[in-house]
Amino acid sequence: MVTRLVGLTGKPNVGKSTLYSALTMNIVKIADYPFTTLTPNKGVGYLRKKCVCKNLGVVDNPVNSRCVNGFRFIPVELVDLPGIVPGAHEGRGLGNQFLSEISVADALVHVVDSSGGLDVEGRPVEPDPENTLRDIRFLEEEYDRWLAGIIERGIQKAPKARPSRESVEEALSQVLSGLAIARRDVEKAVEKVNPPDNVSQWSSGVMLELAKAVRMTAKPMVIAANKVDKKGAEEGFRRMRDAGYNPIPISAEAELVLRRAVEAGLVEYYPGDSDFRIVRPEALKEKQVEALEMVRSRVLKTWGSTGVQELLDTVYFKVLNMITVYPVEDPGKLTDKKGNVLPDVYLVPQGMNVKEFAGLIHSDLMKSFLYAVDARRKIRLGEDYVLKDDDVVSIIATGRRA
Ligand SMILES: Nc1nc2c(ncn2[C@@H]2O[C@H](COP(=O)(O)OP(=O)(O)O)[C@@H](O)[C@H]2O)c(=O)[nH]1
Ligand SMILES: [Mg+2]
Repeated sequence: MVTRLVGLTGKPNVGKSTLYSALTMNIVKIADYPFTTLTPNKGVGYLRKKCVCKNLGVVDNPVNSRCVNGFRFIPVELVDLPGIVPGAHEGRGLGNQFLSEISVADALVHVVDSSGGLDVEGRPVEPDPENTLRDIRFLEEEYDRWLAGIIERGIQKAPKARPSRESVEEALSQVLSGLAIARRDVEKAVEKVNPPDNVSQWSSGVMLELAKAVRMTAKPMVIAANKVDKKGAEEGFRRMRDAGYNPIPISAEAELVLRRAVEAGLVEYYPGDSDFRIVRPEALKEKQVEALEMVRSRVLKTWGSTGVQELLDTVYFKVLNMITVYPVEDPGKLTDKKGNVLPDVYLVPQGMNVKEFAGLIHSDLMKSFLYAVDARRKIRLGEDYVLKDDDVVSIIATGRRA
């Protein structure tokens, strides 16, 4: 499985912990996930994507995921990062630690209070919708200045090479190694900024430009416009949207209320649904009914859903450009060795070919790869075949029965 790590970030009190709790509450009851090294701030969330079972006319028995009402829920890793404060890039408030923690993530969810009711340090203030944009710019700036500092300190120490575009890319990649930044992203940044080939001529401005360009490709950010249930949130949301940020409206609290109610067996609801159903009205206290009705009227009816599921799905499927592929052993029955129908779904980056995919399933499968079978069209696929979203494939290898 190709994993991507999504980090939740934002200033204090925007609702990061609430969102993290909601996202990592396993109400779809997936038992099996491949992540073994979970630390206290790492957890498992679940993507929701239409399953291929209906379209293929089969009833499936998922193993690495779950299928509910025709939707696959797929486990993914999340990390809850500490809150950021102004001056973080200079080390204030554990700033450097925070910024290096951010660097382990492949994508960031920046949680913002849409009602604009918090100052830059996260203290409650008279709501101002402009606070939403201040938050976004401030985080970008702190990160860029921190990264520029790393470039500035590291680039002079890089081994001296004859000035060239190639040596610039090499030096910058080395300086940024350890920050989960791919060489490809460094090359894109260099292409965009076009710095002098001789690194000793780089000004602070050039280094800040490079930091910004690297951040934009290597650490894509999605804005979670939280607290949309609050008064004034619509205006803050609009500000962010009009500034070009594609914010996703969410209410982390509403999602948490719903998931807790599901856990308690009181309501039926699946993350991403536009409504819920009370299954045990007699067990509900008046306060709980009120809270649920509030969720329905202020969030679900107004915004279509709590947005929390859509947020995570957007990060993976639209920002990180991942697709889903279903490997099967038997391309006729669509089963694994044990007879499970459509047992696994894999998340893979767009552009991956089927031989590389074989390597994901098992490194031996890549070495002994002969060809693959497209289980829908029942045709052979050569090793260069580039996988498409929702492909169902069977890998045929030497010494391995189809
Ligand atoms: N109205 C509303 N309040 C929220 C929402 N999400 C979080 N909060 C509240 O915001 C406060 C800060 O939340 P918390 O998750 O601790 O924020 P963190 O400091 O970013 O981790 C708490 O009082 C939460 O109950 C939401 O969607 N709507
Ligand atoms: Mg918190």
